[in-house]
Amino acid sequence: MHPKIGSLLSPFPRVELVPWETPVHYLPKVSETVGADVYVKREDLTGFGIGGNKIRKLEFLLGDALSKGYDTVITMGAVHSNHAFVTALAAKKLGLEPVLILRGKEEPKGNYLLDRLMGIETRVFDVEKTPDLIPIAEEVAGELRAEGKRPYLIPIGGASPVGTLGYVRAVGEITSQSTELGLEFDTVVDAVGSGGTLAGLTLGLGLIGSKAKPVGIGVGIFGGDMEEKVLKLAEDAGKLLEVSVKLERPRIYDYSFGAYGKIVKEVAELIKWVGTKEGILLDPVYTGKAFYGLMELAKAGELGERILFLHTGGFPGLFHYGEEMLGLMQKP
Ligand code: 5PA
Repeated sequence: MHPKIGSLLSPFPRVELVPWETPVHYLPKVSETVGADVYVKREDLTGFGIGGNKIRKLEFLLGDALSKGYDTVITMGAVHSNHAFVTALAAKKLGLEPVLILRGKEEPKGNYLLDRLMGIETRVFDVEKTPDLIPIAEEVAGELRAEGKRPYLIPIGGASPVGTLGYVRAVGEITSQSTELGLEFDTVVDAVGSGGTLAGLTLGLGLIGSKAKPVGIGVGIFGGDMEEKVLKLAEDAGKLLEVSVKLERPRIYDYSFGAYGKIVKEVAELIKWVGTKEGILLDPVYTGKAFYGLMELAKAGELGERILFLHTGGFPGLFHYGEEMLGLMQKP
């Protein structure tokens, strides 16, 4: 852990959900194909539930909830949401009662199947009729308060200043690992959904004056000026830490292929290629699209000589959209 980051984070309550440092390793076939050195940090192996980036945000979010005496947790997402499932699972483990507000079809697949298997309370709404889940979550919070409960509301993807601290902490880990490996990365690349992970990277790398630049690959959850939103979130998290640091706007490239959650043949084919060449499983909603972007950008020389990809998890997406992927891959 980088000492500056360690001491800035020490006043914030954190529950330990990641029991180890996630490994960093080289991807030889990918590197040979793109003409740059590509490493992966295995955030898919964060060690709680299905793993993934959300676990790091939850360490701080649920630490905050517990320290303030909340007893219920509400969060939101699509039915395939990795964030929603692991939030609920971690809440249960810690004795907090979770309620998930989800959008989409109630099919027993992927994360929604896991929600059901773990007995998690879900309320599922139609995508067309419910463009915004936030008012529903607030209504549910009101109902729970009327029953005498104390609900803690977590935004989509855990993208709040407190959740962002999880990836500031991860930068501390990345820094000590790069020193041990004798590597200096030019870029650290991740999939951008709610933007919390990239915001944490932006703040963490900025705080220690790292040479490595954060780069996001947008998968299309929010439209609009995502770079500005991520910068604002990083700055708000900086205010929590009471630091004044001039942060650069992170670069975000759009590889949503038209829409969030749209399953496309190119990405399905790439997932198969990376799986069979490197033994790494990506998913069709987040990491597959991000890796597609990484390979194109690296080939074009946009990411520098030494690239670190954060594998942010999400493999249940393969079991949610697998049939659709197979169908696309069988088409000529
Ligand atoms: C998600 C997000 P951020 O939300 O921090 O930008 O992370 C993007 C991301 N990889 C990257 C995986 C596997 C993810 O699940 N998932 C969301 C979810 O509801 O699961 C927040 C959208």
